[in-house]
Amino acid sequence: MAVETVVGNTKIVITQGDITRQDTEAIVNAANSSLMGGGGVDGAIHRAGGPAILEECKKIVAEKGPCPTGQAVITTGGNLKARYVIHTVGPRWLGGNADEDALLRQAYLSCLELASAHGIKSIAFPAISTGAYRFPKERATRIALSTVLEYVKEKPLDEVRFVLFSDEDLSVYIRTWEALGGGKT
Ligand code: AR6
Repeated sequence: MAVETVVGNTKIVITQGDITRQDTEAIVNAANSSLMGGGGVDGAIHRAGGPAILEECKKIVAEKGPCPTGQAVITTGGNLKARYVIHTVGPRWLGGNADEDALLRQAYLSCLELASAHGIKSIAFPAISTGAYRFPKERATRIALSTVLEYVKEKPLDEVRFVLFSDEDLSVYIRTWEALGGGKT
């Protein structure tokens, strides 16, 4: 099951799938500050996209140093369908008093701003920070959806797609989307 809603000029899609197979212009990677790859989504993207992605990540780190939490960088999509990968670093959940909410919001915003700056019109997000980084799912989902909604009302894209790996995550997203008014605010 997928949910599609048009908000202003932007199509918002909530769907289940593998982020590495998306045909949006950019896909987002839930990376860590080293930008050197890892498990979860990060591992899957580097495996599917091939070595060109890591080569660019290495250059970026050599020039600018590690990527701070909440920030994002852009590389080629290598062998992926997506032309670009936007790598962001979400916060680790440390109990809720370490600015986690603001940092997660900032991670989504950094990706959207980088996309706009590159003229990217369609982007797919995984559920940043909700795997290895253990951010509570419902809380992360509210932040993901509300941050994107707010952004596209000001600066529309053609499509923002949320790609959830599990059934459970998909239902959390759909429930939360409905609780937020399904974009009709
Ligand atoms: N497509 C879509 N979603 C996926 C995929 C996939 N192919 N694979 C996993 N997920 P995580 P984080 C979901 O752990 O919490 C890495 O090692 C997964 O089910 O990938 O931000 C990095 O290098 C979960 O819902 O990212 C960092 O060290 C979501 O993606 C650290 O993990 C995010 O889980 C980042 O942790």
